Amino acid sequence: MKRTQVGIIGAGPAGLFLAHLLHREGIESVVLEAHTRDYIEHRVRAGVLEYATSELMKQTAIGARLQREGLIHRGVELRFAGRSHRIDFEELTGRSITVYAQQEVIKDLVAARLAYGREILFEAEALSLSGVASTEPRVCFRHAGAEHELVCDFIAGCDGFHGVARAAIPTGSLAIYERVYPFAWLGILAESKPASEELIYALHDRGFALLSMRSPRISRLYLQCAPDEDLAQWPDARIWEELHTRLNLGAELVDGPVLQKGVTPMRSFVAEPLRFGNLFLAGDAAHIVPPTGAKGLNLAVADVRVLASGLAEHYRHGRDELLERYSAICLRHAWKVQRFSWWMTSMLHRFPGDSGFDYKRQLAELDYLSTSRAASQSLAENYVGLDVTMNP
Ligand code: RFL
Ligand code: PHB
Repeated sequence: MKRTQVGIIGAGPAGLFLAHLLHREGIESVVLEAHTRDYIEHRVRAGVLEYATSELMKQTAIGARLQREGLIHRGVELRFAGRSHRIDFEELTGRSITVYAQQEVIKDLVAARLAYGREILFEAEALSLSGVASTEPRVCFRHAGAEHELVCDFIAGCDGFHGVARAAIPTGSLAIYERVYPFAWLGILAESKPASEELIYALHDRGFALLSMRSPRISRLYLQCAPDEDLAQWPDARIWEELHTRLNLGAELVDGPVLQKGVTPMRSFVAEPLRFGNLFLAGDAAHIVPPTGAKGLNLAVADVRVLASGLAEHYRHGRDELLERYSAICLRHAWKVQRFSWWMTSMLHRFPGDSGFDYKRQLAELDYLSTSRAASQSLAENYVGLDVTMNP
């Protein structure tokens, strides 16, 4: 049996950021992670950090490599119907975003935690939670072939969409709001100089395409595909051909070796509330957004910032007001981010069965964006990240 103040399930961005922020507040935590360190440090996922996420990394002493290697982006490009429109973040909001891979954020957080001598239990799978409504909630987990128990003051369920924490909330106490989209993303990581300095979101009559990057030599590219797409039908040459068609970048887009490929399903999902007794859900365990707005990681970080502040008030001053408002504060923010992610997704993908009406509407929306400063500014302020509203 182990005892800690905050038991954190999951070493993704939510769990590791929470552990880091708690450590800075002098609060003890134990992180349980089902996979190995090598696995979580090499899992290819998100790449866009909102302004507030990268600022938080810098302010909390984990931003040195981000400052050296992160790519600051001051705008993005939208392409449609043979046209192109740049959204200038800096001019419209005074802010920028940083392209820095999620697994690099994970590496920085793991390194920081190990440097200050706090462990992460890798290959420690949480099996079940008990007593979540009591003052001594427990996590039963398997590690090194044996079952153990972690006794906590609070449990943070940061175990992603498929984790066990959400299931510890009785179904009668949980409302689920969900939308599954009739398409997915086929994503590749390729050794190819990015064809543009900024991200390009493209709507083509054959479907959505996105050009992103990881470094001056590595591109990250996505194509809209079917949710059950068979990767075997997508040899590298076919992927490049489709990217050329949809992105329409001519010779700027240079084919290169494909280092990794995968299919990402798309869903919008929110579980309410985010707190049950002394269990708090954060990140993908609580909500999923489709990747079109580049928000999942940032939303996870927004949650745990509020949670860490609430726990700090609890331990430092014995005040629980912020913990009591945790769910309401985070859901208010999460729904705004859901709205934006849904809107970007609806504007930029071809919908199966569309009679043509949707496509015309989408092109009109993009045309409106490219001629209206107000519309462009709305996209820009959401993309660089809305501030979390803490006031009731
Ligand atoms: P994670 O990252 O899924 O981490 C959960 C961790 O919990 C572990 N776990 C358990 N550990 C112990 N016991 C158990 N029973 C456990 N069950 C699970 C898992 O092994 C894992 O390590 O959730 P978290 O921390 O909430 O973070 C969420 C983000 O990872 C996610 O929202 C983003 O990756 C989404 N996303 C993007 N977000 C952005 O902000 N910007 C982007 O540009 C962006 N692009 C993307 C994305 C996600 C993608 N995929 C593959 C889903 C692009 C893609 C393609
Ligand atoms: C990425 O670089 O992986 C990426 C960028 C923008 C998105 C989603 C993913 O909207």
